[in-house]
Amino acid sequence: MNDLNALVVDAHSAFAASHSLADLENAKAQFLGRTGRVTELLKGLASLSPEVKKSKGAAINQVKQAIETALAQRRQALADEALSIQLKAQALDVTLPGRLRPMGGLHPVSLTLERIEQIFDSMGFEVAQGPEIESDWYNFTALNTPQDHPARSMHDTFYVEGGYLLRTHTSPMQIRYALSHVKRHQPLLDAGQAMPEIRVIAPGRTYRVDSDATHSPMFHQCEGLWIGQNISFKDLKVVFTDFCRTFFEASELALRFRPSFFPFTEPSAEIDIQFPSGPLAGRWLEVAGSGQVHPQVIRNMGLDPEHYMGFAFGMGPDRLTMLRYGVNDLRLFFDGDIRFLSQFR
Ligand code: 2NM
Repeated sequence: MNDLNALVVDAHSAFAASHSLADLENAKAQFLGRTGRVTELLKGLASLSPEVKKSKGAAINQVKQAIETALAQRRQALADEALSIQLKAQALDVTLPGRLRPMGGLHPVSLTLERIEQIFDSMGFEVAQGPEIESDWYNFTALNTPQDHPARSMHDTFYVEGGYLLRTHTSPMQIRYALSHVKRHQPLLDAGQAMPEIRVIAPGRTYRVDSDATHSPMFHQCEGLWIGQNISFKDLKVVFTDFCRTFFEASELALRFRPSFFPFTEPSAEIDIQFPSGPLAGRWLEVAGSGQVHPQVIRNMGLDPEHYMGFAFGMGPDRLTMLRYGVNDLRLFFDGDIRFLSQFR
C-alpha cells in the first residue's frame, strides 16, 4: 500500500508541475497511459490468485480514481488560470477619461460676416444672398460700367461659358434686390405713393484674376445700399461711422472720406479709418469704397432718379478680419491650416 500511496503523491506533484494542457497530458500518460505506472500495475494483476487479485485490484482502482480526480482538478485549475489571464488582457479600464471629440468652430471670415450682418440688421438692413455666377448685365452693364472698362477684361474677370462670369463684386445682388423690391411695391408707385426704402447689405464670395499676399482669386465682399426719397451722403457718413465704431469696438475711431471714382456712384469716396490706440494707432487704413448711387444705376434698379436717391458702399470682410485680429497674410484664411483656424474658436 505504501507503493500505491507514493504513486498518488507522485501523480499530484507531476500534475502540479504541469503548467500547460500539453504538459498535463504528458504527465497523465506517465500514470494512466498504455504503459503508464497504473496501467502496468493493473496488467500485473493477471498473474495473481483470485483473492489477492480482488483486494489488490480494488486498491489499484482507488488509486486510479484518486489520480483521475487529481487530473481533473489540475485541468480545471489550468483552464481557470488561462481564462483569468485572458480576462485580464482584455480588461476595460472604466475609470479612463473619455476621448474628447475636437470642437469645430466658425472660420474667422464667417465670424466677421456674422458680425457685419448683425450690426447692419440692428440698423434695419436686410441681408440679401444671390448667385456667384452672374450675367454681364447684372455685374457690369447695370452698374454703369462701360464696355471698354478694364474691369471687364479677361485679365481681371473670370469668364465661364455661355456669356456668364464669376461676379467681381456683390453689387449685382443689389441690382437684383432693388429690381424685385421695386416690382413688389409697383402698386404703390402706380398709385403715386412713396415706396418703402431699399435698405440692404449683400455679403458673399466674389472673384477676380488676382493672387498675392493681399489678393486672393476668391475673396469676400459686403456691399450696402440705402435708397429712399432723400438718403444723402450725410446718411452714409452716419451709418458707416456707426458701423466701424461698433465693429472695431472703438467709440473714438476716426473716419476719413477721400474723393474717388467708381462708375456706379457719383460722387464717390474711399473710406479710411484711424484707430485711437493699439498696434495700428494713428495710421489711416482704407476699409471701403462708397458714394451716392449714380442716376443711371438708380434707373437700372427700376426707379426714377428724380425721386429716389441713396448711397452704396463696398467693403472687404477679409481685410476687416485681418485688421480686427492682426493677421498679416490674407492667404492664411484660405490655406485651411487648422493651427491657424483653431485660434478663432
Ligand atoms: C463699392 C464702392 C462704391 C456699390 C454700388 C452699388 C449699387 F448696387 F448700388 F450700385 N452697390 N455697391 C459700391 C459703391 C461698391 O465697392 C468698393
